[in-house]
Amino acid sequence: MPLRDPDSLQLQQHPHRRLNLLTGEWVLVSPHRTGRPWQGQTERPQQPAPVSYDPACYLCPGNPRAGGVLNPHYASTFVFENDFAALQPHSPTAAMDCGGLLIAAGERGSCKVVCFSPDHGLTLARMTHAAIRHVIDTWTVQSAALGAKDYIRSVQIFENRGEMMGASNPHPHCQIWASENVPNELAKELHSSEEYRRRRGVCLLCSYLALEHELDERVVCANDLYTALVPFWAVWPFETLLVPHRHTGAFEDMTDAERDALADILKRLTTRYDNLFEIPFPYTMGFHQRPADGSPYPDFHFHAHFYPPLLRSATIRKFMVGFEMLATPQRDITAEAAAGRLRPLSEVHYTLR
Ligand code: H2U
Ligand code: ZN
Repeated sequence: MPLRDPDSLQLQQHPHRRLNLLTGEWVLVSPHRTGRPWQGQTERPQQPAPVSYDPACYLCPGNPRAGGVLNPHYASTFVFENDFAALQPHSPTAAMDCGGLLIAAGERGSCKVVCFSPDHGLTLARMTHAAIRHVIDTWTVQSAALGAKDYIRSVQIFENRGEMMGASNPHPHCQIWASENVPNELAKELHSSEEYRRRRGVCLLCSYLALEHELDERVVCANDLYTALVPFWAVWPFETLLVPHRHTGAFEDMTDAERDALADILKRLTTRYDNLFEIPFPYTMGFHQRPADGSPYPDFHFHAHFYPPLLRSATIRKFMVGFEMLATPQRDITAEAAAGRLRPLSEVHYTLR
């Protein structure tokens, strides 16, 4: 049985650091600071997009995109090649190494945009279970197709939601970037998962999930096949981790029931987020799946991260500056307190009450 709040260290009172098992990096937790005053920047609260069609939106059905291409009159999800793709399939692959000091390499890839719905005004939280399930099926098909390309090693699906997170448009959508090399965050997680298995003989996230269910301090919501929790090592105030109960490596491995369970947990978690401050909650979310180079990666356990920037209200965001940029990320509200705020929230969206 692990030590919980031993006498010498009260996790809800004393400054301490916690280890992120997935990245191998530390986070500094300063629970005694939660009462400090704030006279800095506040953000404008965002309101739900009021219309289900916006003639100026480049993602709405039938509208022109920036390059002039017309979107089809789509009825559920719609996938297109990003018109301003950061990665391209046919770019040069040559590498450069100037005395071990200037090192670069060509990187090929492919970038897509996925519209979740033709309805401009929706968010994941307000979509039906069936519509979210359809988005999951689209992610699965796209992951498999991109992963099958010989120059692709990793498929990263992510959603930037809200102006505060840099989303260019409120129309519900996400991006998929498929790259020739394994990106930094996934590389750290792969290394940690392999090391954990090597040292302890078991899967890191299978073990972690079992412990979180036993302690029941950081779980936000769960169904039979998926759990959403605030990880012990969370950096962002209301950060969450979504973990399938079965040891699964990628979208392609998921059963029908697991895709339904993922739709359920996504809707329940994003509804809680919106209900927290009664706004469309901003976040960056995304899925980490095993690399798509054909190797099995048996130690890697599929999961999703939600990184919301808000701190104390709809208008106060956390800035990753100062000590965080130069030293170590830091948080005030503990992961346990954040889970305690999210867990009791209603699963009925505030706009429907
Ligand atoms: P974000 O909201 O996460 O920025 O995603 C929108 C993406 O849509 C962005 O990557 C692309 C941008 O390049 N886009 C197009 O592909 N076509 C357009 O007409 C506008 C935006
Ligand atoms: Zn739109």
